Order: sequence, then C-alpha cells, then structure tokens
Amino acid sequence: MAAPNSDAGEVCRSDFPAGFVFGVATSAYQVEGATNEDGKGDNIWDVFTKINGYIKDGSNADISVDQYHRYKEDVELIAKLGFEAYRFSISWSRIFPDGLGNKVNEKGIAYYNHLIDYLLKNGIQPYVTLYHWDLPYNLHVSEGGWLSEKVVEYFALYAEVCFARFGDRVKHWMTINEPLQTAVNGYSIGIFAPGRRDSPYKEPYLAAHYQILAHAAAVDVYRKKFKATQGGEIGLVVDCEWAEAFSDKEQDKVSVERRLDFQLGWFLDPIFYGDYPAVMRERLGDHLPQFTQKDKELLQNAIDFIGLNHYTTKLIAHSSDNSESPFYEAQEMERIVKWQGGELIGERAASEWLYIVPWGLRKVLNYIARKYKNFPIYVTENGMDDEENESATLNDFLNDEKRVRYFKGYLGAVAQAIRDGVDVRGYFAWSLLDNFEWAQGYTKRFGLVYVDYKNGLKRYPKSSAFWFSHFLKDKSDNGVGQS
Ligand code: GBH
Repeated sequence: MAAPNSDAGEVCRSDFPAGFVFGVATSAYQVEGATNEDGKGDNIWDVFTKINGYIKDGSNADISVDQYHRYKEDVELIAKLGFEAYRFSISWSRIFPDGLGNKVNEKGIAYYNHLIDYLLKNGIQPYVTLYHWDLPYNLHVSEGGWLSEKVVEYFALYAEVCFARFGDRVKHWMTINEPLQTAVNGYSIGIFAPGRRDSPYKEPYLAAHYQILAHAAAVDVYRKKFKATQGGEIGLVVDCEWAEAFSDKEQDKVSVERRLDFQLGWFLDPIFYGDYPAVMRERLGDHLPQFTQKDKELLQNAIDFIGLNHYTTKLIAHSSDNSESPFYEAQEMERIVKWQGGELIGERAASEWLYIVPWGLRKVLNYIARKYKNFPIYVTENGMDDEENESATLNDFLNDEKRVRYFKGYLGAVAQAIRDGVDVRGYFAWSLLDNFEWAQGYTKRFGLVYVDYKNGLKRYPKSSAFWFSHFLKDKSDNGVGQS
C-alpha cells in the first residue's frame, strides 16, 4: 500500500538512510540580539551595521529575533516540528570580548551551556559553528583581523575554549562558515563586514589564507586534545552554487571548471591536495599566498566532513570582459540566469541571486564526491526567501507554497545524490526563523517560521514548517509494506 500522504514519486523520509539527520540552521549574529549584554564585546557586524549605507533598510541586529532571551521557546519549536538537530553558531566576542583570548567571559559560556542543555533535553543534537562572520571588532582593529597571521592563533585559542567547555555535549563542530563570503564580500567587494575594498586584488586571498590556516589549527587542537575523550567530528562549511555550462562550447565548459575551482577548490584543495588549484596560481600569481611545508602538514586531511551551503545554480559562460569585480575578472566568466533560448533557469525567489534549481544540488553533491574522495557531506544550509512586504497580510507569508516546492525539490535532489552513491549524512534547512539577512537587513525572510517584527517578535510556523514536520514524522516506507 502506498504511504498515505505522499504522492507517487514525491520525496519522503524513507528515501534517506537510517541515521540521516534533519535539522534547521541559524547563526549567532542573525538571531541572537542582545548584542550588548552579559559582557559581550562588539564584533565587526555590530560596528558595520551602524555605518550609514551598508544595510538596505538601515537596520542592525541589536535585537533581531531575540533568541538570546527566547531560546527555550525556539528549541521547543524545533522539537515540536520534529527536527533532530539544530545548527547554530557561537558568537566569538561573547566568549572573548576583545578577541584576544585574555579572559573568558563566563556569562557568554553560560548562555551556550543553557542552550546546549536545553537542546539535549528536548532530544535535539547541537551542530555548532565556531565562526559565522562575527569577528570580535577589537581583533580586527588592533591586530588586523583576517589579514593578519596572528588571527590563526587567536582562533585556535577560542576554539580550544569552546571544545573544553562544550565538547562534552557537542559532537559535531564546524570551524568556519563560508570563508569565500568573508574573503570576497568582506575584503574585495566590501558589501559585508569589515567592508574593505581598497585592495581587492590582494586582501581576499590573504583573508582566505588565514581562514584556511585557522580552520586547520582548530582541527589540530581538537584532534590532539579532545577527540580521544570527546569522540566528536569537525568540519568546514563551504558554499557553492552549481555551475552549469551555458553552451557546449569548450570555452564555456572550461570556465565552469574554473568557476568551481575558485569557489570550492580554493578552500578544499589545500586540505585534500596540499595547495590551491593550479588555475588560481596561474591567474593570481603573487597575490595568492604560499603554504609553508609546516602549513601543508597541518592542512593534510584536516577535516572529518564537508559542510555544504547550497542555494542556487547559475549558467556559466566564458567572458573576458567581466568588470564586476577583480574576483570575477580573474575567473574570466559570467553568470547567466537564462538558457540560450531565453527561458529562466528556474523560478526566482526574493533575493536577486536565488533561482530555484533543485537538480543543481544533485550535481554539486556528485561533483564534490568525485573530486574529494567521496568524503562525508552534510548539507548545512539550503533554503529560499520571500520579500518583506508591508502591505502583505500575515496569511500571505504563512502560505509559503513556493518554499514547500523548494524543499520538496531540493530534498528530492539530495535523495537522488544518495542513490548516486554520494555519502550525504544530513540536511539543514535555512532557516528556522526569519532573521537579520546581513546587507539585506530584514527585507528578506528565509524562515520556516515567520517572525512578526512589529508585534513582540511573535513566531508563526509557515506552511513549509508544517510540511517539513509531516515529512519528518512520516516514517512509513514509500510504497511497500506497512501502512
Ligand atoms: C548564506 O550564504 C549564509 O551562510 C547565511 O548566513 C545567509 O543568511 C544565507 O546565505 C542567505 O543569504 O549575491 O554577492 O550580491 C549563502 C551565500 C553569499 C549568497 C552572499 C548571497 C549575497 C551577496 N550568499 N550573497 S551577492
């Protein structure tokens, strides 16, 4: 007998292996609020958001959705919906207010202890990111932040405190979220904190270099001091749009390879193969830093799983006159959203960059598996946004059929990749709640749960949350056997 509530061919939970984990994701600066409480130091986003012109609606995350005070309600919601895991990040400047590792702020530790304990009490596994873009501001101004070699040691120190204080309960760690975004948008295009754009040929590659080394240093600390007793795993989170060739022309196919090397190879090749992709060395010359022999030893296999944030797919064509930014110029390609015939690659979400192309996720998972030794992968973020709209009703936002279609499509693509033989271990929807969407402020809503910013930050699960909940709870198998 067919499983009662799933249409033929529609994705269902039994398409995923036993032990596959489903969760929701957020990040500290985007949801916590309480930016000035309990001894927390400023981070680069606290400062960046206050500078006129960087955030679309002039907002900041001083309050955001106030998870710092409402974590119990949010954890209960996660549990009620049936998710088994919560991916959140720790705010570095809550632990070390000046970033220098002088003195642990016990109140910051206490907050995460409470959150972790409450998750576990509700049967939810914590998946913890150490760095999701919120560098302690003092570390940036006094030491040069990601541009200075010193940040590697400071990050390792911070990581060590997190392992020591939380690692008895946290078994899944991620060092850094999307180092690409920090490097390119933070240090070349300047639309993200710290908003640097004066040295776009050089700084992004330095900022990436020290993030990679910081990752490796944290993994080293974990393996040497904690792994044996705590038994957890630790990974890096990269972001990658799938790149589909615009045409059959050889040049377009080659530009696809280049695009993927500049997105993924930039961060994964040093860990898996000991150096940056050859094409980056050719094109960037002296701007690309060198790894010392010691770096290479530290980097070698410094990863237990790959975290993949994936939202969308672009068509890629060779192009020698991409003046968008030096980063894209070096890649000699352009990103296109319409097929040659003029048809859109997929339906657009609210964000200008986000087209709904589920098959792209299957392809990128297969690509990673092929290139990186069929390594374990977690999809650590996947989701889409609606535009904030003052004249829309609450119900308009709650009936998010488009998001339901998005999740069905993308989960189907993950299930396909698993059947293809890719070792995918888990999937995290972005995001639990509507929240502070960086340079877009509150103008974009990525949540499975709506937040009413005008009325006490009340949470309302959207249709997609209910759909997910049903998907998660429906353990009947797909077609044969029990009903
Ligand atoms: C994720 O990045 C982040 O990890 C998460 O915090 C965020 O909320 C989520 O995306 C949704 O955006 O197109 O260059 O003008 C995904 C990669 C990087 C995609 C920045 C959008 C927007 C700037 N994102 N990019 S750009």
